[in-house]
Amino acid sequence: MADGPSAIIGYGLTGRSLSRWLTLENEPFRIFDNDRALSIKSADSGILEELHVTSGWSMENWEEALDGVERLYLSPGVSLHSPAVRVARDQEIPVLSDLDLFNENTRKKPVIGVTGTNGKSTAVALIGHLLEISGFSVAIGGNYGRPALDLLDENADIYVLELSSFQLEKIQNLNLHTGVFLNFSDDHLDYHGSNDSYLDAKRRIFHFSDRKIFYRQHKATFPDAEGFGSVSFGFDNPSESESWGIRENLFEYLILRGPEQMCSVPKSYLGGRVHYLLNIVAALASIHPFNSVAKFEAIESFEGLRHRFELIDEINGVRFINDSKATNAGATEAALRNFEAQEQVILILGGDAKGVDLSILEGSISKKVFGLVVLALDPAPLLELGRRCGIETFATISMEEAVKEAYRLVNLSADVKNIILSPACASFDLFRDYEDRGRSFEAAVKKLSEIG
Ligand code: UMA
Ligand code: ADP
Repeated sequence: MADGPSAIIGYGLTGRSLSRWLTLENEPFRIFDNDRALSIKSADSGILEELHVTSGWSMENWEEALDGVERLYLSPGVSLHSPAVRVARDQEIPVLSDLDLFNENTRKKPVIGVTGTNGKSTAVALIGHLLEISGFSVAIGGNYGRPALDLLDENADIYVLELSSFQLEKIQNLNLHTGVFLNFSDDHLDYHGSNDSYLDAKRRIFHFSDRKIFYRQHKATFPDAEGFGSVSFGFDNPSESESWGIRENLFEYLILRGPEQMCSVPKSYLGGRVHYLLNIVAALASIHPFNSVAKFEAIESFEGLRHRFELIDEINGVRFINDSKATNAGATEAALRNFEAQEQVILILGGDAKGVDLSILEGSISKKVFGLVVLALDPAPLLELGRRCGIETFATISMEEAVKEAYRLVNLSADVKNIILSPACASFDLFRDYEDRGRSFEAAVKKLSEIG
């Protein structure tokens, strides 16, 4: 198709998927990655040269690198402010993402896209689950860990994509049958530079969506014009016939579409994760054009994803909850809201705050947290936050120590029955990723239970 080569920046998951796709299509390409150690770390280092991968590419040489290039594909983590993008724009080279190439090759199959600060993975997994139960073959990916281009091999009936702000800001063309904007709160300040720019990136989902689903209690998620094709959901009674809502009864929550009761979700299924209801209602709204009668029986077999408000053990009446995937304040706030006012918790908090000032958690910590255990390379701001909240606060240097300290604090009050790891931060300062952090929490809790 293209005469000149494409250039790809970043040889991570996305770069590899682009290189596989272009190789199969017999299209010429070059790959640039700023990591000098890539050839050492790469499992397939033997083929780096064959694939025209240049590692440790000098930032000054983009004119030379992009000479004759017809399309520039950026990996999600590559900033739009990078010198390569400036040079590409000067040379009128289209700056694209893997999702643009995905879009050219979906054979017009419907695509559902989900964004939001929190709940994307859960919603995407649930949407996929509900569609599969309805008899569709579904391929799930995007920020969910499988680059979109890799999904095309499956020739699915429906594609479901988790879309991050890093991806959305770079997409030029994507045809979404349905776009969902779950919620919005502070995150990724280190990458986007401001909350406005983070929000602008998220809102792009609606440029690409025929059906727009938004959370009517978070104004930031509203489509620009609430015209044709908009569907809202919320934790209240829906006032419009096509809007979705939730009503609480004694033992269950009713999911409503307008005045119609669609299904009931027993409280026992949620296991205290009340915030999951919003993902459930958004998922049901998303799949409605494909299955308008989905019931709780279909949801019930979805167990939820690991490391997200997951009850992992109970020792002497104390519950241990692994919410390692809470990598921003919004997720930790949602976790704390799940506890009743009188139900105080011990919170293990900390990591890399990604530039966000976590004092925004002061209100919810003051209300719900009896003791704070800080686990971070730089604990000072969180220790200060704990002091301002007037609660017991300790810094620790390992997960094992953090769990022991939390258990010691629990025993200071008869009312405290929950220890939750909900760090409000990325894990990269002390762990490989959030799964590594969650597993290390689980191992520390296991050790504690063995001691008794
Ligand atoms: N690189 C450069 N120059 C740069 C930046 C990066 O050369 O300026 C190179 C790095 O040296 C590395 C490669 O690019 O070799 C990494 O590219 P990447 O950071 O875009 O990561 P990928 O491996 O392609 O994974 C990306 C997403 N990563 C990010 O958005 C940071 C993955 O989301 C996603 O699953 C994957 O594409 C498949 O679509 C991860 C993530 O952390 C899970 N996402 C953030 C989040 O969820 O909060 C947004
Ligand atoms: P994402 O893919 O957006 O990071 P996940 O489903 O992986 O979302 O969940 C990340 C964190 O957000 C977890 O701590 C989870 O409990 C929390 N969470 C899930 N759904 C919601 C929601 N609707 N609102 C707020 N927090 C949520």
